[in-house]
This record gives sequence, structure tokens and C-alpha cells, in this order.
Amino acid sequence: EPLIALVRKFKFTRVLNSNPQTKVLSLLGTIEDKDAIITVEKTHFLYDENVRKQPMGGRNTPIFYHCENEYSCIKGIQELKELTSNDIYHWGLTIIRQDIDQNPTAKINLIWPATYTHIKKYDQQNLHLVKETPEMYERIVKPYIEEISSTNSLAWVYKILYEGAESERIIYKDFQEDKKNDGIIIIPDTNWDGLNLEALYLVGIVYRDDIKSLRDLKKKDQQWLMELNRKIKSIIPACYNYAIHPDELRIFIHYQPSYYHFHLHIVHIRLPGINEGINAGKSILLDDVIESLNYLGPDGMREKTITYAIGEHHDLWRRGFEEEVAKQLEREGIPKMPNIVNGFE
Ligand code: M7G
Repeated sequence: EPLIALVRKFKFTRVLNSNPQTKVLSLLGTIEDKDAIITVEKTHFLYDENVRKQPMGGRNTPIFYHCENEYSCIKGIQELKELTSNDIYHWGLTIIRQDIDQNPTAKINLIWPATYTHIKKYDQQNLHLVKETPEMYERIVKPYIEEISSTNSLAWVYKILYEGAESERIIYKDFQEDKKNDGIIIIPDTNWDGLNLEALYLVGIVYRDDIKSLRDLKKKDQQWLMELNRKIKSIIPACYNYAIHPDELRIFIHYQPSYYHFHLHIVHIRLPGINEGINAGKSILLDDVIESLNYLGPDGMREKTITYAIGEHHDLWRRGFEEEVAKQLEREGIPKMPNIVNGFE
């Protein structure tokens, strides 16, 4: 069923999250009585150096050129209503020419049917910084990963790797039957509108399936990671006509990820955090992981204490992290919160 038909059937339940800074809104509702999550995100402005032309040579990857464009944020102004002027300051509201191909208003993502896990992920929630020790990993996280790996949440990954899903959007594929473990597919992430190079967001999914998360990266994987790093930084700039440079690519790994099959986030350096995803702690730079492996023993990332933010809705929070955080704070001699936190009486 086409996306538009599904979206038209959406019955609103409640707002999951709203961020006026990133201009992202997530709504929970139902489509045919099954839970649905719609996320809308306003697209960034086009300006002259940042415009997409129709791809050439049958490739479906957007290509960016320096040129002027009737949809750019100044040329495209159709209406402008002045609000106020004061001395040298002037401000107003405007409508900029829109076009479904050249300058769409927003990007829209639908998850349907959405699982309970999806809803919890998008629901606004309190965050906590936790220090996950190797011991906590073994006792709390590992059993959790094993448990959720038995569900089908990785279907989209296997469809990309083996069943040709999103194949018309593949940017790079390296897969040889006899060298499966070196293979990787790089495709546009669902987070990217595909238009704005400064919002570039790609995901690199490896064929290796023995690495569920960052924690599984061992000393012996260092060469493999270096090779992935080299490939990505050589290939991606070329794919975009060198409009992006290798040192403008932020390549990182999420911990905890939502999907426990090893993948890399490849993002334009200018892109700020999406859903807290790029924030310190949750995102660990690939270069830093490679470097860390120099100092860690053979078990690599298993040996480290990793500090990151986790939401109260995450399963790990109620599976023991809540207690651990309380204990850690106590051990560090940090006073307990008083009961009144907001009042000043
Ligand atoms: P993650 O760190 O496991 O989870 O990254 P996060 O979503 O909490 O960041 C998974 C990445 O894969 C995210 O950047 C998603 O936007 C992206 N992604 C998820 N799905 C279901 C798809 C998909 O079906 N296609 C593509 N191209 N990317 C996806």
C-alpha cells in the first residue's frame, strides 16, 4: 500500500515528542487499529551551494552542484509579511516556493505496525547518564541482547543485505561470497531527506553477523575497523562529487543501538543531534574506538566502562540500571536528591 494511503488512514492518539529546535514532531496513532508512529521533520533550506540536480547516468544517488536555483531560500520567496522594524533590525514571515521534488516542506516517516519498543523509543522520556561497567554488561545487558535478538526486529537489515530492499538507493556495496566478513552496504539512512548534503546521513551495514554491538569489538577486529574507516572515507566523497570531504564525515557507533547488528552512522559534520542520537555518550566515534583498542586487552571493548545516556523507557532501565545508577552515585559520595526538586520554599 502506498505511503500516502496509509498516512490518510492515520488516527491520532497523542503526541510522542515535539522538538521546536530540530523541527521534528512524532505522533502516535493507529492505522487499521494497529499502532502507528508518524514522524515529520521540516527540511532545511536550499541555498545556492547546496542544490540537488537530477542524478545522471541512472544512478539514484543525489548529486550536488554549485548553482543558483529558483527554490533557494532567497530567490524562492513568494510572499513576505513584515512584522516589525526597529532601527537596523527588520523581521517578518515568508512563504518560500515549494516543490515536491526540488523543495519539499518536510520529510515524513511512518512505522507501521509499530511495536511497543518503537513507541517507547519515540516517547519523550527522562534521560539518565549511566556508567556501564563490564560487570553490568555481562549481568544485565548481554542477557537482554540475547533475548531481544530472538524477535524479528532485524528484518529490515537482512532485507537490505540479502533481499534487495532499498537496492535502488545503495551507495556502495562490497560483497564477495568468499569474503563475506569484509562486506558492507552503505545506503541513505531513514533520517536523511536525501536532498540536503549538510544533513547527509548514511548507514553502513556490515555483512558480519557476529558483532551485535560495540561491546563485541575485540583487539583482533581493529584492522577490520580501520579498513572500513578507510573505505568509507575514500568512497563517500567520490559519490557526492567531492562536495563533501573525508574529514567532514562523522562516523560513529551508537551504544546502546536500537538494532543489534553492527552498523555505522555516517553523518555530515554540520548535522546536529537527531533524537539525542549524536549526543556525547550515545555516539562513539569510530576513530576513537579504533584508538581505544590500542590500549585495551584482547577482549577490547568488553573491558571498558562506557558512559552514556539512557531513557527511563528503555528495558535496561528497569532491568537493573536504575538501581545501579543509584548505587554508583552513592559510592561516589554524591548526595541524594532532596524530595522537593522544583519548589524553592
Ligand atoms: P541504531 O543506532 O541502531 O538506532 O541505528 P537508532 O535508530 O536509535 O539510532 C540504526 C540506524 O538505522 C538509524 O540511524 C536508523 O535511522 C536507521 N534505519 C532504521 N531502519 C528501520 C532503517 C531502514 O529500514 N532503512 C534504512 N535505510 N535505515 C534504517
